[in-house]
Amino acid sequence: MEATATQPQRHTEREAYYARIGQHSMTPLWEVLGALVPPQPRSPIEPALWRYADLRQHVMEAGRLITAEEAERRVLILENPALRGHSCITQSLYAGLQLIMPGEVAPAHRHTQSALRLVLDGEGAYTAVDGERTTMRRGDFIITPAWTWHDHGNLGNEPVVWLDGLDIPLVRFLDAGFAEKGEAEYQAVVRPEGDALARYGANMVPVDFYQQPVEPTRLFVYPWERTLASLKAISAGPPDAHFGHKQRHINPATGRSPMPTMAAFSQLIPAGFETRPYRCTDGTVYVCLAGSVEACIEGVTYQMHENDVVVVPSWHSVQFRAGAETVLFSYSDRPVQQALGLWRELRA
Ligand code: 1HN
Repeated sequence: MEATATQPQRHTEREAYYARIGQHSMTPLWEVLGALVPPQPRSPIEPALWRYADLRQHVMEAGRLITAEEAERRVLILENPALRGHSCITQSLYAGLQLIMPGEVAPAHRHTQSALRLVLDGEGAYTAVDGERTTMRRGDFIITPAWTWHDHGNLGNEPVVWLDGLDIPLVRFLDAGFAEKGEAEYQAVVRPEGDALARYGANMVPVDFYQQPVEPTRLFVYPWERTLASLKAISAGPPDAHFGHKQRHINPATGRSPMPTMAAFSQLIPAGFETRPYRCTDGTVYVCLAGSVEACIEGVTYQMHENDVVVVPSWHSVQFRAGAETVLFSYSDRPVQQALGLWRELRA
């Protein structure tokens, strides 16, 4: 009886106490402990699908509303529906669709945020990274490591669209963002196209080149042609139950991820194949580059076609069911989690 009599009184007493300590910018841990230390990840991120067929017209409309020069980067951010206004697709990652029109230049700049690009639509654009240009072809995976100069241009006669993936929310969280504009619109070309690929991407490196583990790869383009050839070749063998045929893009000089903050993967799922349920702690952005596939996330199915984007939040179960033979590109913050000893996966 005493307990029931004192409960409301105790509640009032505590509230008054919280108010008093609140004056000193203090708050009781016991009210928030469960949320701070959950038994398993509880992400505020929601699974979501962006259908390129629906987005394309909106992206093209931006081409009429603003120039690349005026915008600096003409990008529509893919915001997680549960975190609108935060410029992020997961808690640590950013995704956007960038458009460059014929004749335009996206001026040179550099920043501490790392970027990756996945070319989706159109031909004739290039991106330059620290003095070397690479022609952007559909499916090419291109990186712009932290603090490298980069500019983009379109020398062709059609609009070009790619997906940008950056570690913006992570760098923002760490308050470690710096940026600088280049003196000229675009960088001087100091090496011929293909130089980095020849030096660092042919199972060889320059004789006196020994890279520190944290340094990003000097190789900055992973051509679609090569990725697809690898996947096709290995798909002659039996698929993995959880992934189909999945490869991790690496810095060939170290075997680590191309950049320290983001991992990137490419996978081929054979026609009709269904992957087993899988979950991991790195929330992941998937892009369908070829074929069509159903992504089943915690029981909800998202139908993906070419250039569609899906986000799978941390510790959400995902299964893929391919219609036609499918190629998926994906990226996540896995190397960060692994460096911190946090990364976990569960293969059901
Ligand atoms: C950036 O530098 C690019 O270089 C794209 O294309 C998107 C989003 C935020 C900050 C910098 C680019 C970006 C970005």
